[in-house]
Amino acid sequence: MRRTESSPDNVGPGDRTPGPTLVGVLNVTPDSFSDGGDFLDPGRAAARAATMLDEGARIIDVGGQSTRPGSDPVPAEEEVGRVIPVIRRIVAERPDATVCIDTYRAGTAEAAIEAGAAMVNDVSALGADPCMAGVVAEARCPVILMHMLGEPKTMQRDPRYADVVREVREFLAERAEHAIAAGVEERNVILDPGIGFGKTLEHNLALLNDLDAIVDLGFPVLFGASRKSFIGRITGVEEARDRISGTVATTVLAYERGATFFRVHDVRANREALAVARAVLDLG
Ligand code: HH2
Repeated sequence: MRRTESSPDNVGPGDRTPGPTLVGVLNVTPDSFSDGGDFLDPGRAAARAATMLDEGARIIDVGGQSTRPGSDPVPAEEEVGRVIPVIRRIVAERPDATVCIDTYRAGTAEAAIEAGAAMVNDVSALGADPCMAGVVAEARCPVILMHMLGEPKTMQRDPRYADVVREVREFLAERAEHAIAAGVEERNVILDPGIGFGKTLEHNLALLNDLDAIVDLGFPVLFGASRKSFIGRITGVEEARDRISGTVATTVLAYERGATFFRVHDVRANREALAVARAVLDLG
């Protein structure tokens, strides 16, 4: 198994196994599936970011629009109005943080970068807005390219694949090529199978089990299963914010298969699990 690292490790004592990087989720929305409405106030959002950084997150992923199944897009001005004050505040208060903007709109990404964001998380893998690749190339910043089947409103209605792992892998390989052809530096590309985005429980499990197939493309891989509904289906835990143990299980399995970025809400639990996993993997 190949593990591609794009940033220094921040978890665990060893130095043989490349260290994982924790990406703390900060949704500045009224309706995100697990933390909707909690962080609309910029002061509360910045305090949450500080807590996640203190718990071991290196990156804070700020989103101003939910992409949960069934969600409708919000107007761009509203998205910008939610995220910019929060980004400014985090950047001012915590220069140690890397702020990532979770958006598929080039205008939002541009405004966020202007406000201090240094990374872009695009759930459409540069497919939704033709200007996004140019914005990322110009900023020379890392970009997360995520796989999604369809769009949030309808993606969970009846997702079908002949071979989910092969199709997600081929899509991500093509998107990485597209990004690089548009001027994004190869070292700035991060791939993400898009857990829960147009996927059944079985699709999510197959993608986790065969994550090596995506790691083998040679780019760092981000895994984002935190609190998602398939974990609730397996464990019976209905309340999203209580799905910490199930999330941690996916984090450890994904790390073992070569993922290096973990997008999580519950930073401390995931960091501790990763530190133990890394200590074992360091034994070789
Ligand atoms: N998952 C969500 C949102 N953005 N980005 C990437 N790259 N990978 C993911 O798996 C991913 C993502 C959904 O989770 P959340 O942000 O907690 O919820 P919501 O979309 O309802 O705001």
